Amino acid sequence: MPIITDARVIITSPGRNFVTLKLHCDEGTTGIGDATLNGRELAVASYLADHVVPCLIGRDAHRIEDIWQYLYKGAYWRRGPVTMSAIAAVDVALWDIKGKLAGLPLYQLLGGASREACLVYCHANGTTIEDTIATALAHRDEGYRAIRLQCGVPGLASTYGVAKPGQRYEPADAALPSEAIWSTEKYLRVVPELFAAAREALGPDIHLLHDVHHRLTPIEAGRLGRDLEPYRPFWIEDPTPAEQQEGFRLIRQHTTTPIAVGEVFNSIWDCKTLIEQQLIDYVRATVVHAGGITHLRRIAALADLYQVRTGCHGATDLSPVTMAAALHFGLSVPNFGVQEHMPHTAETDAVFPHAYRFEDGRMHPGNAPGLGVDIDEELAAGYDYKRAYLPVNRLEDGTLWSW
Ligand code: CS2
Ligand code: MG
Repeated sequence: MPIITDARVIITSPGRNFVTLKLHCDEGTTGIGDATLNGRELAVASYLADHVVPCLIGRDAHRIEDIWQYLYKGAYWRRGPVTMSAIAAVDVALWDIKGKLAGLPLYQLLGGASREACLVYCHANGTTIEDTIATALAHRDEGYRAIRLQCGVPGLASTYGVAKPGQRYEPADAALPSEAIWSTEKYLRVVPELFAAAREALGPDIHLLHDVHHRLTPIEAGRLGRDLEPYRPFWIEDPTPAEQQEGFRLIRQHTTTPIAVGEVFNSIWDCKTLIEQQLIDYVRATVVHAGGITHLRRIAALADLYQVRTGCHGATDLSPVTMAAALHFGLSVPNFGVQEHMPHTAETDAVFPHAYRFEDGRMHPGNAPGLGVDIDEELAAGYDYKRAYLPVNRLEDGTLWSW
């Protein structure tokens, strides 16, 4: 049996910060897991290096479930994004090792392929509706069949999801949190206009998505969902903060627009009510923040009972290690919905060489044993960590609001 002999936490910053756990076994096999928590990276790095790694050395790497239970129940202090991202990194690294030892791509260990490839959605954004539509048309021409639309809000200097002119979108943008100003009234006026223009320009067959990013109250979200119904959105995402899961019942009373929630969830308990009461249509919990493959399978299995599908988070602050794991998971899980795809930069892809590929609107993880992704430690060592925070949002009167 493969015994874990070493575990290294690798912090690298090729344009943005990533934390990666690399496990070494006595017979030479290694496995990697993503541990990146945007804006709080060092908390997870320390949780792993100072508290988890000492407990891993000498353990049988094949015992994935037992190690998961040991790290979850053994911590006493359960759940939370830091804990569950650390557990996820160990879990994914162990699945990587198991696949390599079996000589099989991870999806084969999860039950094999349930589809030919994973439908993915990309991001189209712009400071104006026209710019956003132009970007969406370009992405359609690249082969994407699902496109998320985010545009600037007239009267607001900036808004979520819209890159600064000529730059890639990267929300973690300063050594201390930058502050943005928000106006729900101004926002609710522009989104229906954006979707009307997009449906007109892109036609009926492209899936159109939108991320509200936790900023509305339930009744405001109901109103937005209803206003968008004529344009048949694939989903509206994070319409309202999801701590109060029952609150989504109010949204459901006002709109049939599908709802996706969960990128900030880190365990099944965050979404159990939402799923069991069918208050959402897609669950966005992801491999890196929801306890890895082992726990995400449980969330997907519960969701399947209620016809809720997966729609895993896949922003650029989740490393290519998570992208690979998510595609193996998405290829196999029966109730797959869609996978978010924000292509990483070339310098990030060089640090994390990988087998996954995009073709004709879909992605496949490839057939390399394990995850099919690695970390070039020499390249990684050349990118020093640079503290970067996600922005903070305030209303126009200064009230602190969800970003
Ligand atoms: C967004 C993310 O991709 C999404 O749906 O919500 O860009 C999110 O803002 C970042 O991952 C936060 O780090
Ligand atoms: Mg989101």
